[in-house]
Amino acid sequence: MSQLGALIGSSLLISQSDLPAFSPKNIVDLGTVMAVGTTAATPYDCANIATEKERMHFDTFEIHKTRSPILVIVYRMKAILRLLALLLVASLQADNARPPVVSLPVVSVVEGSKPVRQAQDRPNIVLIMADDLGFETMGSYGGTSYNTPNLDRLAANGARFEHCYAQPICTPSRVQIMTGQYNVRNYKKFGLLPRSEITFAHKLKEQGYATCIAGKWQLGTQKDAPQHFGFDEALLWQHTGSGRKHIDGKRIDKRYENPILEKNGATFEYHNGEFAPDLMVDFIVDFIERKKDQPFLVYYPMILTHCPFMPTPHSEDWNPNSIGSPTYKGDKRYFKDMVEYVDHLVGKIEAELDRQGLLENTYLIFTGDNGTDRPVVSMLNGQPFPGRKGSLTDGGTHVPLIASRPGKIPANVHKDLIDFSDFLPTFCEIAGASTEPLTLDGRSFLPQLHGETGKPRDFVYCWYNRDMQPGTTQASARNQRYKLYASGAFYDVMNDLQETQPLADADLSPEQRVIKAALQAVIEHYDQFDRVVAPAQ
Ligand SMILES: [Ca+2]
Repeated sequence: MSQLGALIGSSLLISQSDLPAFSPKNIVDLGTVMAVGTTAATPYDCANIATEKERMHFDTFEIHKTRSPILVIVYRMKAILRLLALLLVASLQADNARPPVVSLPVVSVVEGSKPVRQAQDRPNIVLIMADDLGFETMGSYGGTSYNTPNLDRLAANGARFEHCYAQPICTPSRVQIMTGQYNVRNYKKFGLLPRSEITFAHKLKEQGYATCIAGKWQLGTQKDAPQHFGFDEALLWQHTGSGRKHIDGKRIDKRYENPILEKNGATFEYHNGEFAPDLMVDFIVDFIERKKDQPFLVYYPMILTHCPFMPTPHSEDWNPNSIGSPTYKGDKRYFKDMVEYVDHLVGKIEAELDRQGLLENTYLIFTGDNGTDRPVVSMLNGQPFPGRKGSLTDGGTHVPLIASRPGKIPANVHKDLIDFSDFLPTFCEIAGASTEPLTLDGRSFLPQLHGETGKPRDFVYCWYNRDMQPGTTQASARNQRYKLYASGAFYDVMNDLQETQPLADADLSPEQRVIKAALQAVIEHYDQFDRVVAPAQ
């Protein structure tokens, strides 16, 4: 039996790297080899096995050659031992061949970079960014016009940031959140992310993350644009096309009911009552299902709640035969249904993460790309709050930021300032990615998510010029309470949310003067990067 013990011992020395190549047949071959008693070398390869098989034939030849009854018994005993050893080794190898038992780390190769390890502790990231949805719409922020139970629950159990600021409209916010830079450095024009830019998807992909994007693109019409910017898979509205169609002489918006979407650059028209936001979430759920065994990034820049304001499948007026909206704005009375559908979809994604056992290893983050659109007025803490998309006021830039990771993000309401340049460095810290040699304006808020002090920023800067036209640049710098515009207007926004009463220099307290001077220094610092030359006044 000592020989058998030696055989078992030797079997454990076999390189794990050989395991994936084993079939039941070559496991038997391996057992046969070891049963012969040649325990010498590991790992084995086909050449070794062939050699040992030849030795087996030699043994058999020896039995017939000797014809001694005692030797025959000895050789038959040896054969029985071989068989027992073979069965035991085969059993061990079958157990070892199961993927979870393979203890060596899985190594994957990302094209153009070094091989990276896929560690189980590299958390997933799901970033959901609603379109045109200000902070005042959320129950957790004091909004009372809409029911948002899923987001309110995530906020109550996780992190809710009271001071998160986006850019005033879509493309500027998308460029900033994806690149970690203020628009003053790298915004070029509406509907475009310059191809030279590095995004958070690039950085996470380098770390071995599977990446996908679903929702609105509007960042370049090249067919490969999503992949170029780091996303493996994409289901998008307004990618290579406009997402609109001329039907019976009218230009119909095809972003919601029976939409026109593009999957990895291929166009699909839907005609069976589909609602694009549902298709997006189905795509995301499928992606999570397929990628659950490796780190992943899901970026979901929602189509909702941008106009046209239209019924959702939960609306009484839902019409599955609708061809889309013939108007840009739609009917604002449906905005409520759309906000509540956002909440429904967030709950659906959370439920999928839960179903897959991924909630505790996933940062689920929700925000909005800019303030609510202008026809909409919501109730906030008992006061009407008008959406002011396109302006630098709170109505145009103050957005929700809610983050959840059960067991890792404690329930907390944060007062720290956050802006859209902070997401890329935060994601890099989550993934263990270096931010060198990128030029960044943001800083990671991961410590705050974890209940630590971190390095809170002192100001939020905004530079906005939609069409890069000289003379139309707007810029501001703010802290939680005060806001200074490049024009010189200075507001106590905490007490003057609609910015109707600029503070006169003569009335400023010493403390206010210090704050204004500091904010002025921020604006002047970033002036050096301004590529739009204003005409002489
Ligand atoms: Ca938007």
